[in-house]
Amino acid sequence: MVQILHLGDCHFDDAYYLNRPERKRLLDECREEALRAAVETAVDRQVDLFVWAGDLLDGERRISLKTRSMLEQALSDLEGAKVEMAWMTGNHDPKSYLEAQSLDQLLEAHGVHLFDGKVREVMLKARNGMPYKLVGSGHEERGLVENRVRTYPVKADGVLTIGLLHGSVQGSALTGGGAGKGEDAELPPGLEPGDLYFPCTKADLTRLGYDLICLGHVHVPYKIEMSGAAAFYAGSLTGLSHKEAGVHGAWLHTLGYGAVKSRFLELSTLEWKTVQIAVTPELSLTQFVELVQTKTETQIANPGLTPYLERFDNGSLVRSRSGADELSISNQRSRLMLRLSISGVNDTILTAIRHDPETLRDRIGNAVNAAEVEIRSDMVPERVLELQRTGDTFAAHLNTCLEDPEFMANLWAAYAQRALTFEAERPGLEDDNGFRTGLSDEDSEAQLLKEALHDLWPRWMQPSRRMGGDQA
Ligand SMILES: [Mn+2]
Repeated sequence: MVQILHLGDCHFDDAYYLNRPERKRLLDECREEALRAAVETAVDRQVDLFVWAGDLLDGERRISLKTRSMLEQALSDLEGAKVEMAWMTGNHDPKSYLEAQSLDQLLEAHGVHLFDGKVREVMLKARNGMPYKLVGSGHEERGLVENRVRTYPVKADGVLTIGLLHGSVQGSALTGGGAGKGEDAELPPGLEPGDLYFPCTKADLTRLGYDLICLGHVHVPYKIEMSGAAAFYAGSLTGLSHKEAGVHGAWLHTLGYGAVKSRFLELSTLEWKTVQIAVTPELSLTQFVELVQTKTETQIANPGLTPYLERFDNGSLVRSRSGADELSISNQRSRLMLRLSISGVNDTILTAIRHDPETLRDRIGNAVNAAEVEIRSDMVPERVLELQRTGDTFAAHLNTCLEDPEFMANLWAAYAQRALTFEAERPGLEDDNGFRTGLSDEDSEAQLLKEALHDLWPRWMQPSRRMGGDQA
């Protein structure tokens, strides 16, 4: 039996929320905590192999001192507990990135088996003496788009074989309730055609005949449904943004002859939630906060991505935080990152959002016990709505009136009356030199018509006449 802890896509030092230091701190804290929990689990359970499935670092910037020392600690803890380590480079932390920061030396110093280029094989022995083989490769530079899985050797001998790669398995879309709306059925969840690094197909993986394939790159943890091989995406260690709701953590695989048992360890305490609220004008601020509370709690009872993991019946999912017996997650304070999308009409709430968003965020945060509340508003001021409504009514009435012979006759009479008055007053529009000033003929016609309508409209708009008037 070989026990493997498999995690990936931590993206340490990513730039998300860099402009909001308090959020950034929370995200970093949760991620570090999840990594510590993964390492502690591996040490406590005396696993044989720890797989770092790529994109551990974000690559956009230099690795921070903090991340470097955290990584050093993790590597030395694992090394000290005699846990073998395999590290594959990803598209965000390719070989060139590691080398530029001497991280390759750090990994080698701790005895990590590094897969950072063309395919290579490593023979290892589990604690109980069982031999097993690793076959893997990694990204040398950013933007590896060749199907390198075709160069992986097919399992030939009887040795347990584990494949490692950081890439896109096409045709591995989640089925059933899993796949996101509008997502390409052929693409893994969350990936766009531009993210298809290290592409391969399910058939490529099946052909290898390996006992287990540990994957990185896709940020949703799941098992690829296919015959033969068991292939798993680790997902991101903690959700990196609102796009990554649902459970996050690492896989614990137990590999024996003829069977793989996999169990997902929910290591991340961070919860990303997006709640949509449509408000009505009558809603008070207190009622609004209550509504947010109800909606948020309903969603927590039914987190979006969990069904993906329920589909495994061979490995029980650690779902309840309180029941996370093996995990040493010390800090239990709220890690809810709530994004509130508000639409509708309500000037009280709109004013609160515009003039005192901090207080509103605090109030909601306290009500739903969220660490962070982000408010996105798509609200329309009541005034604008009223203008739209009366504008529409006016246009509708005018249309009806213009088709009414009686109205047109009256309009003509009012216009003629105005025109006569205008003619009588006209000499006054000439200046001292006899030049006419003021309105041009065209302007004056329009002006006269406007005034005629102005005279006529109040009389015509009596309730009895409105919109035909005779309809019951
Ligand atoms: Mn990646």
